Amino acid sequence: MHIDRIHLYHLSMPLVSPFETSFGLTTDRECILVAIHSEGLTGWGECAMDRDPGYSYETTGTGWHILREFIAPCLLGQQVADAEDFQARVAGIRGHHLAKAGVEMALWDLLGQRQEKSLRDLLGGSRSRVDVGVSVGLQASPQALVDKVSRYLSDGYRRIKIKIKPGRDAGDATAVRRAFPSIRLQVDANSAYTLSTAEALKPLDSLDLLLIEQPLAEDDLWEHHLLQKIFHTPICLDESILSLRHARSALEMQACRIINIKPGRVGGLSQAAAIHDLCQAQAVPVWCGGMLETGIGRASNLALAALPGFTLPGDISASDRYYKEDITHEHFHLNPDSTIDVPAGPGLGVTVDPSALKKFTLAEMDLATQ
Ligand code: OSB
Ligand code: MG
Repeated sequence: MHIDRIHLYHLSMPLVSPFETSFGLTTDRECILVAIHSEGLTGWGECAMDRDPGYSYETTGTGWHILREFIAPCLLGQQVADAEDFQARVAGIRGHHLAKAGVEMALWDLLGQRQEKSLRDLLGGSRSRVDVGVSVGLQASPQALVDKVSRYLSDGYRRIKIKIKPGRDAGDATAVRRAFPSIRLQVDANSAYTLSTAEALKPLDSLDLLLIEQPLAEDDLWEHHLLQKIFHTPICLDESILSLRHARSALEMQACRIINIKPGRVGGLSQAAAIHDLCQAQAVPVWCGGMLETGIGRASNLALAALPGFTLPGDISASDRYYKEDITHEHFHLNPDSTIDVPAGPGLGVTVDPSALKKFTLAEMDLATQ
């Protein structure tokens, strides 16, 4: 594929309600969209970084810099074959996985459009709908949390994840478990604990949770191993798994029993699929995480979650759980069985609404060969 032009869009989109985690509060979610123009087609990708370096060191600021100065020059005016070729070209750029993943997504969209195949088919998935749940942010009180969870359950979500942090852990989780004794429930700490403060999580071990996500520091697999040894509940890693190598090490040292796969965090769909394959071969369950994506990133997550090893419900909710107005014409709806349909059209299977895009664009830039 000849890469003619790359266009970047820095977006800010208001969330339907603020999303609070142990690392901060988001009311308007930022990201960078990448449009790659090639031989008359346009491929779209989403770089899922936010404004602040709370979840990841990457921000929309670092993304803009890395995309413009380092990633785009590896592609512009050149022939790029596929994701593998792309990864080889950007191998010299250390880190910046969220930025790389957005560009890889746009290349997959182009490949799919050229071959008239959906991203799901290109990746080798077979499901036409995937099991999903909802990730619920920290609320003002345990009762407010129970009310919020109750609303999502009546919307049809059959798996609930709640965010926790020190001081808002056992109390919140116990309140939700008491109110809903048999729902599929899990918690996410976004690395807010240390091995000693994780003592506060002990009561969660008897709440029949599906998993405890990323309790400890993102750069410490070994401490997760030590914690997993004293918990019956499976530990699931999110922030700690930035590559296939991390996934292999984490499984080998029993730092977790489940992995949350986010294509952004691991540097692209190709890397996400490789981690899926590794886990599937070892019968380790995986699920698709979310980053409050727009319709572009959501379409990509749904295609990935159609792979057979994604045996747990993903953090992929309906469009209206995040945004009143999205930038794709297509909106994703929750089916009554707590699934969402995987797009079937070529590539990502979604199209961008130019007027919505314009409304949420803070800055844009066109990159072409000089
Ligand atoms: O830790 O899984 C996380 C959102 C932004 C950054 C990190 C996380 C999340 C979520 C929301 O939990 C998942 C979603 O997109 O619904
Ligand atoms: Mg997480």
